[in-house]
Amino acid sequence: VESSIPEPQREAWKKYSATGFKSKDDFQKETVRHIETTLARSLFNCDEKAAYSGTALAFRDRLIIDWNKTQQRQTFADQKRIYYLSLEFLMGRALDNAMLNVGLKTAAKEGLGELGFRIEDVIQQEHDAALGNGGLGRLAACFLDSLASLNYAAWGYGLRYRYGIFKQEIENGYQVEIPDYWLDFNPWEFPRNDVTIDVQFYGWVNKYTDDEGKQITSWQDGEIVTAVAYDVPIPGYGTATVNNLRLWSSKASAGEFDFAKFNSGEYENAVADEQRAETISAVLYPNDNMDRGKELRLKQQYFWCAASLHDIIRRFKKSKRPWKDFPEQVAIQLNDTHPTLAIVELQRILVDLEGIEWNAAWEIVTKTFGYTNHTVLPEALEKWSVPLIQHLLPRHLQIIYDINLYFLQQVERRFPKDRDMLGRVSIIEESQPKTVRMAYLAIIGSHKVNGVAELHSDLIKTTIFKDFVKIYGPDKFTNVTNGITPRRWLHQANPRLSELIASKLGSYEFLKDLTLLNKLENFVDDKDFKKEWAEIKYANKVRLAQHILSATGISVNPKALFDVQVKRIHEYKRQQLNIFGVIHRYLAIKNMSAEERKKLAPRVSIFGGKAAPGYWMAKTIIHLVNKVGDVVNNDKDVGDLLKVVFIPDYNVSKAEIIIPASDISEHISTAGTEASGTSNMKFVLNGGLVIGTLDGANIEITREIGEQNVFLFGNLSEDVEDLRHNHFYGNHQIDPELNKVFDEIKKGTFGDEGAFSSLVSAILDHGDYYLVSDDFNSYCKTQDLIDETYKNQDEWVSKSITSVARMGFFTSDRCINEYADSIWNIEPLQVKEEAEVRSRT
Ligand code: HBZ
Repeated sequence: VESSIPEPQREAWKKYSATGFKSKDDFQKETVRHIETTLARSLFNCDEKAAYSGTALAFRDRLIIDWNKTQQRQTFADQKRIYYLSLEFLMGRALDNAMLNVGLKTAAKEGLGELGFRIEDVIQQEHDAALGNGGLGRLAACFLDSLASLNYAAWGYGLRYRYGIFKQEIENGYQVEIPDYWLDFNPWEFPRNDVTIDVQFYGWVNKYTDDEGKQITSWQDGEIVTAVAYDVPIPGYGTATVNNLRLWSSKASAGEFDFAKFNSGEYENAVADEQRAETISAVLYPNDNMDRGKELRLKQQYFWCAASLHDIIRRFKKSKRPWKDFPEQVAIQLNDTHPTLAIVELQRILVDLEGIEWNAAWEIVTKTFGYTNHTVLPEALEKWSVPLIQHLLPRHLQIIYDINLYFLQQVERRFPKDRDMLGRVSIIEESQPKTVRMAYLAIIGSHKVNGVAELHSDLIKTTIFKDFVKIYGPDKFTNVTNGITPRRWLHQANPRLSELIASKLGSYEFLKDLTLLNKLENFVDDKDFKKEWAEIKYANKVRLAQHILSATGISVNPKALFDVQVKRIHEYKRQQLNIFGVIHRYLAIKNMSAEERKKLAPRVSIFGGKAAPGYWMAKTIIHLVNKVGDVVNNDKDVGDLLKVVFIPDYNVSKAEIIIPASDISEHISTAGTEASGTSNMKFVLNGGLVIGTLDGANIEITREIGEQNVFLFGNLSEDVEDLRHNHFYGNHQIDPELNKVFDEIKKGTFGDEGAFSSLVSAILDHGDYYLVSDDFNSYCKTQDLIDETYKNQDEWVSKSITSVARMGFFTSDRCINEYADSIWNIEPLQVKEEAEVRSRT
């Protein structure tokens, strides 16, 4: 293609081809130009919002240049690409990230300063891109950052929700959900109105023999909805690679939105059709780790899978390669089971549309897909009702049955004596109505299945998927322990710490090779370094204290120990254990003498996180935290010794303020329930210590940083089953100190006891499934140990530095390289014209 363009035309293009700004002056020129022309504002009415918009547009131009070049380079290289299919991308803000990645934050800071703006205020004008619930969505965002930073040719595919995760407000202690309309001004997306794909729903299946005697299967009629591509540039750090995140938006297809209807007076119907189509990509489902089986959700899944696959295939076909090469050109990673229909859709395209024989097609399919599992919780495993799929995707249901038939025949041949096996591993569950077990379909249709931390990957092999290990052997299952991007979670969120580390290590190279942090161990006894380290933590706590004051009106002492638990509210994550522990502490303080109180380390217990709107138990936990706060924070006996804060609307940009300010963070899920956790990694990387159970990635964090640097407590995962059994069939003893906490709640100390009875009776009357009582004593004792340890600040800071030094393993760069090696079989694309060495500020 390139060589077909005549030289004179090339010259003309090159002469004016955009190069992007490189200096403060050029940045100012571009920003002012955008403010005055693109936005039609002036010096006299440029507020912070307009300054943000102008700055964002200037940086967006800067990214587009490298983005175009990257896409060209990848097209010419004609190598394998990786496609990350995720219904969630929890990106947060883009501007700060873009500035840091292209190495021009200092230029922007000075440039904005001269124009009369503080860069921090400008950055804060941006609306978070919150197209996700929690860990799964944020992991996808970290992966995109690593894929670009490591120069992999990778695309993300998702949905362009009009409404991201709801905004949370707290009214009288209750969570209230506010819609998150985030698209009023979004300079980071590019509508590609020319990139559209028609997606079919409903209809019926026609099987017939054509004139040449060929068997034809065709899916006919039904309803067409059009997918329109919106592209988001994903810049790598310190490289010229800018990858693409393609998000699909739904709209009525031109044929469907019928102009004939207009003319025949059916205006309202025509508009209703249009709205129905747009509903598909309207809203992110706000449930994490909970499957609700709604028809619109299934529509979203198919709409997105079909559009993405057709797009991928269109790109593959341009290479003119034979179909058998497809898996050498394309690796598709399924982020949980949400995109499992892509497996069925690819098989359908190959067999029905491309005329490939079933087995040959199936080999292409299974070589192409990899499946990542993120949970063992039974209530989170997706099951779609057979009648629903039959109605919405009749041909896909047939294919699912055929896949199942071939699979079960294979199983029967291998295990002729194990009759129960067939029922256990069947994709179809013989329930009322029948359901499709999406995880089984994902396993059968993929060549690799991975869990997200060692314990989790072991658990899926020994519990929920153990029959599949027998069938396929252990090699189909692997572990890739999660990671986080140190660019956002250290450099961007904690610039002073990043700078201090760079000053000791001699460069910012650790942001690209996090194992270099280990050199920090040389400075654990360096007095000045430790002092600076502690000062930075303190400054971060002051910043958080200011946020808490403005968001909640509660004034907290930054000298107190900040104890943080921020994550989605879920019974398995056990925020209830934390708040019961806080009540226990409150009662202890009330019973102390003045002398004893003087010895106690003051503490601020900080909570944050959203509850799924229909999850009553989770909402009740939020309510209790707020009511306990009301009482404790206003108790004169307590003063600064204990404050309880619920920070509303926890999201990525709040995390960037909260995480660097923590002394202790809580990762206290019932052992065996949290697949990995990733915030645990973020907290430790920012010099916070951790209280945690032996669950998820806590185990590997402990192995890396040393047991003496982690506050572990609680029962082990292998004991959980027996404990649960005993609760129901043995003698269920409730921890006496926990009983005192319950008595206090029942007394009405924190308001109407009825409001919290469900929380208490889950433990007293319903078997305490999450083992709150079993772990309570160990939890409280460990908290006491934390108080003691915190008193020795010198030792504390040493633990903090040592831990950070040993966190190299948990970068998402390592994680992506493992996927590339063991699942995708792909190498990075060398970037020859490596961009001018970026200043990395
Ligand atoms: O994925 C989380 C796990 O709970 C966490 O342990 C892990 O670190 C993280 C990344 O691997 N899972 C989720 O966040 N899951 C969801 O948000 C979710 C959303 C919609 C669903 C099911 C789960 O339908």
